[in-house]
Amino acid sequence: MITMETPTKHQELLKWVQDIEKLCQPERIVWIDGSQQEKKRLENEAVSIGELIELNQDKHPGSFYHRSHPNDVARTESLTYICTKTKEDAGPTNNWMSPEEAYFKARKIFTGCMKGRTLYVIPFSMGPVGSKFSRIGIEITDSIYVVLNMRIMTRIGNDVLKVLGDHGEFTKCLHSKADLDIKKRLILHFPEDNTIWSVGSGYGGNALLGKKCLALRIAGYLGKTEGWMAEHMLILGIENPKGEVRYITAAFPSACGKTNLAMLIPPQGLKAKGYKVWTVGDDIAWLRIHPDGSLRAINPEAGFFGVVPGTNSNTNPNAVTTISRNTIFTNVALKSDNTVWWEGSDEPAPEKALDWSGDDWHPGIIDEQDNPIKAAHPNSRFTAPASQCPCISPKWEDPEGVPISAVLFGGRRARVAPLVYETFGWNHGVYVGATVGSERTAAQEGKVGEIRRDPMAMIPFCGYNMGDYFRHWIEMGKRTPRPPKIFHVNWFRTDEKGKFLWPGFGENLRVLEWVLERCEGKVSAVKTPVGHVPKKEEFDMTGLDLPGSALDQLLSVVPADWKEDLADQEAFFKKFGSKFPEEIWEEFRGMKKRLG
Ligand code: OXD
Ligand code: MN
Repeated sequence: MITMETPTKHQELLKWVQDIEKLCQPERIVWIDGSQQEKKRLENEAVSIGELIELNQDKHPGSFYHRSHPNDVARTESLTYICTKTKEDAGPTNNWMSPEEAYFKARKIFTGCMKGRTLYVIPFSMGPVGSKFSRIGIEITDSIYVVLNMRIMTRIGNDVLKVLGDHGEFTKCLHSKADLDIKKRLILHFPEDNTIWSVGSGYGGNALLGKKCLALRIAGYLGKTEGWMAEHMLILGIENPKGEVRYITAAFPSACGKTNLAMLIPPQGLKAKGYKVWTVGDDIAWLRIHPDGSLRAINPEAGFFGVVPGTNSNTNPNAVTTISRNTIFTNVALKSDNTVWWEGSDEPAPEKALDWSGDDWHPGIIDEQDNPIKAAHPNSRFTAPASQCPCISPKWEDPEGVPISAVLFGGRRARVAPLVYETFGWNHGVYVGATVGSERTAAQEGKVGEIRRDPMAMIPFCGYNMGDYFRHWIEMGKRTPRPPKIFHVNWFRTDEKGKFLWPGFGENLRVLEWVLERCEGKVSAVKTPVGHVPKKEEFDMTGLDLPGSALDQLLSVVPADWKEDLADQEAFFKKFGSKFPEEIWEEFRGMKKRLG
């Protein structure tokens, strides 16, 4: 065993690293310092062992390519567990394992799993280093790809150890690829021990433990006990023509366009008026009550881990610039000149390339069942520093966070939910958040049109009983002197032929303008049983050529459709039994009454 001098005197940390060393039996231990020299050294090493391919440095300066194991391309929710003392504490929406069983099972897989490998110790901060919002984690990993991704997604190294000091609290995050065997893969959360153990996967959401595991599941649990919130939300600043910036957060289920909304470019009509948009975060928000009475948000991450396919100069020009350098591309297609390509990119399809799994690919290629083979995996990703985003907010690293005026919930609903509506107040907003869902499309298993409920877009990320989570939302509303207003949006409503009625992307700013004007009491609205809906004429449509009938359809509320939805909501809420807050049942009954 080769050991470097340790850069800390934190006894609990040193003891933990020693224990893990005994368990995993690595060949050497490297403490990550976060320096530029270290970055270069690790990149060179990653290239020499084939973990990364250096991309064409003229076209993709500072960027690298990675292919993951074909069985390891997405988060594995079925292998993700919340390991609380009782099953009830994990609740009906999580997989549960007792801590004893979980440690026992994982220990067997971790035993000797790093033989011949380097064990990296990564001190990282979620949130600006030293902010009172921030949390420190230490990730132990045997994946150099994980180290280089954590470098982008979080703040790492000696600065973090300095803030941790000799006695500071940290989340123990243990990760090993082991042998990437899906039968020996486990993503385990021990909220009561402030610990995460992940083994058998190298994929981002399973292996970059600062992101979903710490910043949502563990942080959510800590937030509940300490009186703050960890949410699956983007954070966006909108500057109006007077130069005032107002901030919103938005929670949409995965793959509903959070990154695109977080980086949107104002459409012509609104740009001419003087609107600007500032990105604070695209995936996670930590929210706290500020002494000034507002709810403040920080983005705990330092980078974007975004889905690549479909990213182009029309859908998200800011993302295109963000990923033009210093980016790690995972599972896209690789061209012979060492540049990358994906479905829906600005470039036409290459005549030939290597697909995400490394096989020869050409346009029109089909598999044995005659299905087209994609060059880039649909969940291929970019990892890029947030600081490279052209519209990154000057306040994105403000240790105090930004004050939130509005919270938006949304899902993918072909019918029922109008383009936008404002809820009647905090508790009604929580009820609406608890009903968030997306309709199944033909691409998913199950009945088309059936709703998959995903309250607050947190189903895969809530680290404790979701009934208690709803209760926490209700309590936060009571305790916040100036809570944000809560809205619901739906960009995905379709006409009878299944065609989207709303153009989406940059045009969504028209909806956000209305939202913020409602927050300031500047526009009126139509009161419907579900909430306040815009008056068509108060919705700025300058420069958008949309048939009037489309806007009517987009804003319509059809009571019969909602009544059908209520039956499904009720069945869903009942899952939480006595944990489900009475306040939300009250809102449910109010809605039922209003619908008549
Ligand atoms: C993500 C997700 O990767 O929500 O951000 O799945
Ligand atoms: Mn996400």
